[in-house]
Amino acid sequence: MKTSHSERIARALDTFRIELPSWGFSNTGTRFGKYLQPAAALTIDEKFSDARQVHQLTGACPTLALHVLWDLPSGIGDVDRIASLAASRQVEPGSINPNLFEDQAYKFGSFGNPDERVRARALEHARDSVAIARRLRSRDVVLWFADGSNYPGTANIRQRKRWFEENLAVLHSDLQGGERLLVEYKPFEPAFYHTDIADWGMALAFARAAGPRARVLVDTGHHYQSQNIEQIVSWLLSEGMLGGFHFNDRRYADDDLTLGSIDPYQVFRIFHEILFFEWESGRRADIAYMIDQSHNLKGKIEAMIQTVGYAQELYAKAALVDYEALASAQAGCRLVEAESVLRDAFATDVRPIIQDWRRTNRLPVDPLDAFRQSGYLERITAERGGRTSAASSYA
Ligand code: AFD
Ligand code: MN
Ligand code: MN
Repeated sequence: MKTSHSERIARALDTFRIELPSWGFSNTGTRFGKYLQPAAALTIDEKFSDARQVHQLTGACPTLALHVLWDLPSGIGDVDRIASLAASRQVEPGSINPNLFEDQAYKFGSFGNPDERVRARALEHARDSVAIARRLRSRDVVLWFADGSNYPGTANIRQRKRWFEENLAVLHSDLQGGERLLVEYKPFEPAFYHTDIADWGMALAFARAAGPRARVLVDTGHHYQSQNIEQIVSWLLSEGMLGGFHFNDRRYADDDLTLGSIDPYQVFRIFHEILFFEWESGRRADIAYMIDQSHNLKGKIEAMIQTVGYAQELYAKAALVDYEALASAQAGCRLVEAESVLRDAFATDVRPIIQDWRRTNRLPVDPLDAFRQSGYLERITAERGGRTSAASSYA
């Protein structure tokens, strides 16, 4: 007997978790400047507090990704304070993100820098990040590198690849138990001629070379416009090398727009490939779903609640795909029928069922409205609003 839409969506949402980024709650901007928001978080405690709001209203965000230096300026020395803040705010520390791109020393790269002292310094920072993750009981260290070059002929690409392999192997040897390195790729920005980890193939090769606890992280904004991201996801699933996602959306490049705001069908197809893999393989894919957005114009907390709501909606739609019908139509090359199986699921208005799921789980039926009614924004605006804009947005 087929399970009802309500049952399928409840089963999907009961286990769907998506991590919030600490940098999504603080003032950030573009290279053309930033518009400061009086309610934006300046301290890590405020970031945990704001993340707690999103988790309480959506039920899907128990962890907060942390950026070393921005959230842990003293590195391992901040761990005890972070751990107690997390406990008091009832939000767990999530993935640990080293900062291998801001210091002046990294002008010509971090792991790929021709100066071995800089490569050693970058490795030490990354090893500290693994130690921080262990102390905070975080499973994942997410490695994103800005490394690359801006002009042809200025970098030995193969030599830089070797330097990356050396450091990644040493870093991987520090890992214990279930700890993982998630290697993130990005085709360009801030480097505009070559980026050392530019695509999923390079990330896969580096992860494989590093060792069995390394995986690939797919940031949905880090692809050329025409790339078929769900095909990359399907390949990485098949290779057992998909570690997780940084979700956002884009119109042109790495725009960090709200997940699903430009191309919701693409996010649906990504979720579908994962759930289709789980149906076929009979096991859960061990994937870290994370948001990587930092809104310059939208209200920080509203934007995160909206993002999580979109993610739950698209994941719920993907959970409605009739896999038996799809597999049969694919096997028989009944193309329109196969495509219609996906389109029917995507076209289903899952919002009433999600509202029922929220009622059942004692969550607000409309989390955005509940946030607006809560007075939290007014309260933190009053508390935070008077501070100088000079205060670091990375505190
Ligand atoms: C920027 C980078 C990358 C990284 C994130 C957090 O493009 O996505 O994961 O910052 O450090 O968005
Ligand atoms: Mn990212
Ligand atoms: Mn990015």
